[in-house]
Amino acid sequence: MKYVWVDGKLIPEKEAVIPILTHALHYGTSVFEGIRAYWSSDSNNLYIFRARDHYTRFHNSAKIMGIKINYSIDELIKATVELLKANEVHENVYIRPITFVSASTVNLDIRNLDTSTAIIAIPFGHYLEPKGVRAKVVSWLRVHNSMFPMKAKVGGIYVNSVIALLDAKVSGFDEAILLNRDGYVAEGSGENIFIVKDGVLYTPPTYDSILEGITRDTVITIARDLGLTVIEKRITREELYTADEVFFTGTAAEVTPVVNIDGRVIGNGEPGPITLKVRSYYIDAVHGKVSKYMSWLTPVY
Ligand code: PY5
Repeated sequence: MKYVWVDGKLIPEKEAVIPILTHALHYGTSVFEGIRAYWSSDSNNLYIFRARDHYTRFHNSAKIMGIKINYSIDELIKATVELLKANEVHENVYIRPITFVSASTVNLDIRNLDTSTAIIAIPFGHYLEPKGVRAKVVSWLRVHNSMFPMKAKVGGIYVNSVIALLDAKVSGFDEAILLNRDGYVAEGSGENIFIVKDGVLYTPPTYDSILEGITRDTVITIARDLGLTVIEKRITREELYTADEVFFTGTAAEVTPVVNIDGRVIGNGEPGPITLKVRSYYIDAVHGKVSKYMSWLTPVY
């Protein structure tokens, strides 16, 4: 896109470059978010989905990591709206806010080091195949909460996701599923996971070394509003194999069916009815078609 927002200013994307010694490049000292904005042709408007919740998590990630964000949640929401307006966005986009330790130093002590905040908008379609993906339970484990607080969305921690996804991809699968240190299902490389068994939805609890996903929360809310039961509990690998349906949730992944895990066909190998129903409500909600979920949306125009 033409403009990016950097430390309070809209500048051409080509000018938004960082020096080679930038701390975050070497040590992963950044916190970030992934937000989507959806174009609604019905209302001729662009809606940012759950902006306040994303920027609240952004601030919490920074607080946990000891990184200072120089902008309030309200300022960041306003900046995002300005960015989308400046780029005259009339399509679905992915928004990537990032705050990183911008000082040029090899010192690990980040106290008193400068940080920069940027917001970038990227045209975005599907992240994962909406017809369904084949996943592999990889041998790399999810970083455990005792090693790093996994509620924090911190740049450096994503090497765990990258190596897990690499394992799945080179083995011919579409996505990785990571177990936690205790051997229970944690999440995908960039998604939370749900299973459906006998009409009930199950998802790992937030203390099981997962990112507390905003789409996860959205899906729990939608499913309960649809009269479905959702239970947060530890999930075993065999429960994955024998589930009626499995799906991933995430800002990028939205609601993506998982139709095969480790070569085992899930259900009948097609996206399941509950997955499709939840996805359909999710897609309606993000496009501003469900009045009770309108408070999740920030209109840009
Ligand atoms: N778990 C992990 C490890 C994630 O990276 C993500 C989001 C989620 C769960 C889902 O969180 P949410 O529902 O709040 O998005 N992943 C990013 C995303 O924007 C980056 C993916 C490349 O979807």
